[in-house]
Amino acid sequence: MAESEATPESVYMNRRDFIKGTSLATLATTASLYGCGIGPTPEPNAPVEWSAIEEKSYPAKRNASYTLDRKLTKEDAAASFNNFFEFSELKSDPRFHAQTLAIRPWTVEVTGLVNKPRTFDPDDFFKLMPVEERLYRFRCVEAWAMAVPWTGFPLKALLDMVEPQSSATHIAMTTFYKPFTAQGQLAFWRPWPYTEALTIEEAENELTFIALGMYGHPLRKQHGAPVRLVVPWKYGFKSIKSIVKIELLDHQPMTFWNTVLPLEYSFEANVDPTVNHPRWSQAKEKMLGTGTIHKTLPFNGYEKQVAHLYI
Ligand SMILES: Nc1nc2c(c(=O)[nH]1)N[C@H]1C(S)=C(S)[C@@H](COP(=O)(O)O)O[C@H]1N2
Ligand SMILES: [Mo]
Repeated sequence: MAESEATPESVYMNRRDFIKGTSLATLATTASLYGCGIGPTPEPNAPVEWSAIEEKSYPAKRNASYTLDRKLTKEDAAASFNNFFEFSELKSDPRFHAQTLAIRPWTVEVTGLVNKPRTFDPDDFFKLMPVEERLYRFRCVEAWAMAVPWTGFPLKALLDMVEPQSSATHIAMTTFYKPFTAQGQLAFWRPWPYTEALTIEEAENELTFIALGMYGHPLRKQHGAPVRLVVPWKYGFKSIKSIVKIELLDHQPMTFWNTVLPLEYSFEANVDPTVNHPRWSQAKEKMLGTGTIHKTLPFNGYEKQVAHLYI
């Protein structure tokens, strides 16, 4: 299918905002901060920053249980087409502007309904968690897809360490809030910081992965360095980038896209070829880099591991 059939979230939002007539000035300010030369445009793909423990930990051993039905996406294709609204509404931009994000020091606070709340440094994860490499398919709600090697660990291992209380039903995750670095966050009509959430059962599923790296090295900043979520059976917007907080709750929280456009971006957001997005079909998907078209699979091909969660 043509990429143009899948109107990105951003185009629609802009149109809506224009119609409402509330945000022209802010759009212009944001565009000019980035576009009209307050500071130079950063170089794309700044060298990956390695900590000492990362130097020792890559390449991580690949877990052979997760295999692909298609070729891996070329790293450069994945790194040049990104949704990261904190930095830009254009997919070609995060590879430049995300490079300004400082990723050390960085902390991830794990809190809420847990017996052992704890704050982690990304390096702690290499010491405490079973870090491995997994090949996963990834499907954006906009009908593009990729197949990539992630390095990280199952979220369940982290939850086991902090001990969720029996009242916890959901897990919420939050991205950083730095509007002077990530100037997309100056768009005041959006519910920053970006948040996402899962049920506890989804969070504890074997597939739910916290990624620290990709393609055998630490994450590039446009992919959500230093720590992001990967939920391969759900549309890509669930896979929140650059996480600073994980909170266990006893209710379903608000999330970013579900708040902005609830009729288009459901909370559950499981990949389903039979349920079309209101503005385009979800029956097929186009691979980044090659443009190859594949049929979209129920649960993005992970039916065996997750279908039981939804019966
Ligand atoms: N914080 C944050 N996380 C985010 C997004 C975002 O804009 N901000 N975009 C989401 C969407 S829509 C997709 S498709 C994936 C894209 O991940 P990638 O750029 O690594 O391919 O990140 C998701 N995580
Ligand atoms: Mo997406």
